[in-house]
Formats: sequence, C-alpha cells, structure tokens
Amino acid sequence: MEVFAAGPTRVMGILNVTPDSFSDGGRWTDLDRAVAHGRELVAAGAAIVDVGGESTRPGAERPSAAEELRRVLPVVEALAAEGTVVSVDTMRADVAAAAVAAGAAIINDVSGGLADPEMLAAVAASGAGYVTMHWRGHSFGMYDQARYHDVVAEVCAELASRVEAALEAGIEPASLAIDPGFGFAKDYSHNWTLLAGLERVEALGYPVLVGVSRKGFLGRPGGLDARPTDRDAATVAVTALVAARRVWAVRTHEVFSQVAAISVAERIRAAGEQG
Ligand code: PMM
Repeated sequence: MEVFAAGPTRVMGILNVTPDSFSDGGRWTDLDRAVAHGRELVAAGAAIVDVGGESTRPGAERPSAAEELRRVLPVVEALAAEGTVVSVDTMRADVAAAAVAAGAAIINDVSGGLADPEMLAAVAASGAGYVTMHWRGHSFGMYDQARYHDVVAEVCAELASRVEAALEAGIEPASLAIDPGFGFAKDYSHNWTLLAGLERVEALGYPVLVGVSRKGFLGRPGGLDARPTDRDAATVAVTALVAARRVWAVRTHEVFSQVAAISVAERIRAAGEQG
C-alpha cells in the first residue's frame, strides 16, 4: 500500500470528534468545524488525518455504535472527497466497514482486533490499511494491566500475535502497520523504556506508528505542564528523535512543528549521505 511505503516519517494529524478526549475533547464536534480543522491539519503538512469518535481517555464511557457513526462518517466523507488520506480510529467492525465505504483508507484500531471479534475480517474484506496497536483492555481499569517483567519484550510478543491474527484473517502484510501503544496499560517508566527500545518494535518488520502526542508521561517534573498543550514541545522532541530513525508515522495533535522536526532529521540524513 502506497501509504505504508518506506520513506521519511509522515505525520498523522489527530481529529477527535468526541466531547471528551483528554486534550481536544469537545473542540471539533460540529461538522463544519471538524472538517475545517481536518483541512488545517493537511495544510500544516499532515499526510493522514485520523478521525476518532470514541475517547480512549482513562475512565471514558463508550459511545454507542450509532453515536460513533454519527460523529465520524460525515467528517470522513467530506475529507476523503477532497482527496485527503483518512484513517479512522475505531475498535468497532461496523464503524470500520462504514468508514471505508465513506472513503477512509486506513482503520486505526487501538485494540488490535481484541475489542470486536469481527474487526479483522471486516478490515480484510474492506481492503483498507490497518494499524494494530498494543492494548490490554478498555480504558476503564487499564492501569491495573500495566504489569510487565520486560515491557519491550512483552509488547513485541503481544503485537506479533495481533499481527499473526490480522494476517490469518486475510489482511495483506503490505496493508499493516504496528503501534506499541504509548500510554495504554503502560505506566510512566514503561513508556520511556518502550521509546528506548523502539528498535525492537521496528524489528517486527512492519511500519511503526508512534503516538505520544501530549500524553501524561511527557509532562515536566514538578507539575509545570498544567495543560496537555504544554507537552507539545516534548512531543516535537520525540518526533525529531524517532524521525531520525524514519519510523513510518507520528500521530499528533499539532502538525506544523512535527513537520519541521522531520525536515530537520531528513536534512541531517541527506547531509550525512553526501559525506
Ligand atoms: N492514542 C490515542 C488514541 N488513538 N491510536 C494509535 N494508533 N496510537 C495511539 O497512541 C493512540 C491512538 C489517545 O490519544 P488522543 O485521545 O489524544 O487521541
């Protein structure tokens, strides 16, 4: 799949059409404003816009499938009609199938197919790309699951088994990307250890998506980051470091600075290659 091809790191811009996401909940629930924000993400350099209708914030209540569809589909339709590559952040097979029919190119499933037994078959039948993320359970109580002997080894093993399940369901290897799931059933030190061990996630052999944008573990010690947007600078720092490794994509709220960070990494690479 073209969108998963090797090359410089891409930016996946986040468009949460939810009333309750942790950093942008409630901002883009109106259709016109959501579509306008999607266009802003593209204008800032996002290669993909990730539309989500369910918050995964710890303790968030799940919307019904009908409500999720109501939030997501019109936005997907409008952006895809303009030629934007749209991914849809959903754990539901019905939402995935309807989103692809509305023009989405990728299904971004934070549960890796674990939340809905029909998901992998639905994605395979749709022909869409699939991002499978490391996940151990719904947000309610997910920190009880943050227990590891070796977080990198266990995340890699669990991701590999989700890849296996996706392939068995008929998803093409070239249509798959993987994501270690920063912040999902991971505590502060697990997230940093995973970033330090990203090479081992890459060694699974699939494009890697990194989603750290504004997450709590990026906060500065001493409570200096009162608001999630205060973590944008740390998010850019992570983007620069992982872009130097050419991970497939970073999923971020703020796009413009990530594009700059990726451009810096690419110019250093080019200069090094010239000798
Ligand atoms: N994080 C969130 C939601 N969806 N999808 C992927 N693939 N990876 C992530 O890390 C991820 C995700 C939670 O963040 P948000 O509420 O700001 O969207």
